[in-house]
Amino acid sequence: MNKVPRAMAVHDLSGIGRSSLSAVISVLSTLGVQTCAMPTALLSTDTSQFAGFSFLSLSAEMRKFMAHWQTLDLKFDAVYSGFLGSAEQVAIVGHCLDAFADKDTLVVIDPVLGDNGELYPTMTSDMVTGMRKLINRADVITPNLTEAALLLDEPCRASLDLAAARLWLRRLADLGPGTVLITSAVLENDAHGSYVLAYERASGGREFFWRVSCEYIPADFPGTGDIFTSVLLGSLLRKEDLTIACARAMRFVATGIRESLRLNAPSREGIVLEA
Ligand code: PXL
Repeated sequence: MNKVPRAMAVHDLSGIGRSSLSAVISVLSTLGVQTCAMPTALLSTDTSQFAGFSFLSLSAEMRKFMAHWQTLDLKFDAVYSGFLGSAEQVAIVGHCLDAFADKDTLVVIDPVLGDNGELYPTMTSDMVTGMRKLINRADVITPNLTEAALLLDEPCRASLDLAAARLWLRRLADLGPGTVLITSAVLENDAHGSYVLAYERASGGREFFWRVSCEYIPADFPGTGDIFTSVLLGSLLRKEDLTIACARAMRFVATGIRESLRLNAPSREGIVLEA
């Protein structure tokens, strides 16, 4: 009996910037989840905040991890993917799902592609196209507003009105996932701040739309998306309700940002998880 939930974390390892595996493992472990890393790439730093970073893509190693893990009779309660190193790796994540996910496995795909209207430096249009197909396999996706636009092949927008937000959520759900959470979304004519825009397809064809608000904090920390989705997943694996998990994840990120600002920590190194 495996009482500790086990998640496969398909993310890169960045030396500096509390993002990807550094953040995912610490958050999920704290929430009581055994986190098995399938590293996608090794980088000296996060790619959104630093120039001149080193980048080693690990596709061949991923295939070896998969082949070995398949001999170990492992069961994963969740497969959670994030930053991928190439279009080939989008296909490899698909093979991982073939090999390790069954009907009881929670598949969470954070389609890490870009932010603030631009692709991240290592991302390509092939990866966008691949990701559009891969999310068909997901139960939950957590794009930011830029990634939502890229997946829908829409121009990137700084904000959405509520009608467009509902349309985008449903169109993303039509690509496969039953739960869509658009993070860091700004709504038009709304001074409140930023939102997580949520959609859930329930049984009997019912649909739920809701949003979680957060005061707007003018700061750009890498890894906040990874931390959001990690708290969300940890909470879901503790059998908490989606609305609770979503609010908890948003509150954790907001608290982390506020604490990092209070400590005057360098924002490009990510939020101060240690605090
Ligand atoms: O937070 C997503 C992410 C993960 N890993 C690397 C990144 C980013 C976003 O920029 O650069 C290396």
